[in-house]
Amino acid sequence: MKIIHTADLHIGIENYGRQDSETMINSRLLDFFRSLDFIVQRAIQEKADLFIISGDIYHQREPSIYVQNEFAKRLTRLSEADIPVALLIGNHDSLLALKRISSLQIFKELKVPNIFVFDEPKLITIPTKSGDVQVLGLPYLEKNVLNEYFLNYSIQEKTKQEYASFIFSRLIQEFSSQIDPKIPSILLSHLTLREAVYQNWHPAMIGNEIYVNQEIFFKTPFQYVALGHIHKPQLISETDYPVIAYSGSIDSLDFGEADFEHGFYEVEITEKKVKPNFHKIPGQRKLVTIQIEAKDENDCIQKLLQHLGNNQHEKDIVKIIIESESNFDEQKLRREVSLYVYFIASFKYERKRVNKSRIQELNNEITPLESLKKYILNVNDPYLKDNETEIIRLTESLLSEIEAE
Ligand SMILES: [Mn+2]
Repeated sequence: MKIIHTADLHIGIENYGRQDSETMINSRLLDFFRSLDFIVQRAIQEKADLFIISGDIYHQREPSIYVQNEFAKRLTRLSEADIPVALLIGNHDSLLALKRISSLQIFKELKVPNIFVFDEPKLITIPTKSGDVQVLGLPYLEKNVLNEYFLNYSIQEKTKQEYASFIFSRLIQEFSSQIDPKIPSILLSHLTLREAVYQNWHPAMIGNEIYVNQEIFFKTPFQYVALGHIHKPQLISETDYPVIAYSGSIDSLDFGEADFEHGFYEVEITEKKVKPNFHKIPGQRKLVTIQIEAKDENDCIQKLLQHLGNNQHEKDIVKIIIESESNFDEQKLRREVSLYVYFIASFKYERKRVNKSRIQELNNEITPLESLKKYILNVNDPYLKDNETEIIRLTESLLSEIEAE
């Protein structure tokens, strides 16, 4: 059985895009659809048995009609190729509580063949070309939803972070008892694993983030755990049973995602083995940071052209950082750069400060008291000079107090 695992499509994001004057469509939106098309094409070519999207399908909770339409076209393409699609609700798709309607509800209401929406924890047996597969979907659980579960289980003494893993474990256990071990089974979820690598983005930055331990998946009947939420693709566990992976975002949402490749997992599941293969999506627009130091405006233009010449960044989104001691005409430089790149994400001009002459004798080899005396001697401060004796006396008593401790 061959499964395509993808997540975090964030369709609808318009960062660093150009607006087409005729269609009024943002070009970055098209970049993301192009990436999705590559995966859909691959699934059809490879005659995949199942296509998984582990959450964050749309970037906005209420995506535009255009975005919804275009996404629906891709689903139809898969459905017509006889590839069932499992759609999981992510934090970008949900409307805070499980009972409320999400942007994916429509696919459920229309009962589109081959489309399965996991908008609440549930187990669905999906028929495929290679036989049935049992799919458990655990959508993103927001803290208030977890609180509701918590009330039902009444475990007051546990901290919030601890009971998150507990609740997921309970959910997985409950569904595990319904799993037929003779049929392949996979689990989809949208969450933050403590064991994941976050690159630039750290979940701790988001106060409300819930962490879950990978142990919740151990000793369960599932062969593959297809995760979404962390945008850096990674295999969390390939030797332990089950295989656990984040497929990552399908394109760079911002510069923090520019340093790693984007793609998807193609997973082969046989009776004995699970083989996850990561595939990169080729030809994506690059996000490039160009940093230069320049003496003056001419020097600056010359150095910029060294980076931008030969049309090497004409398709790229660039961030320019210029450091210099002199002043430039920023608008002029911006105009110059814009001729050579696809989009200027940011243009930062940092005025380099001229270093003040340092007091030569100050270093780590002299005692703090000597440093202080030399500092008072060198620095031109009448207050320090007038009160030197008193300052030294106070420092001496402070230092002896520190030593005594
Ligand atoms: Mn996401």
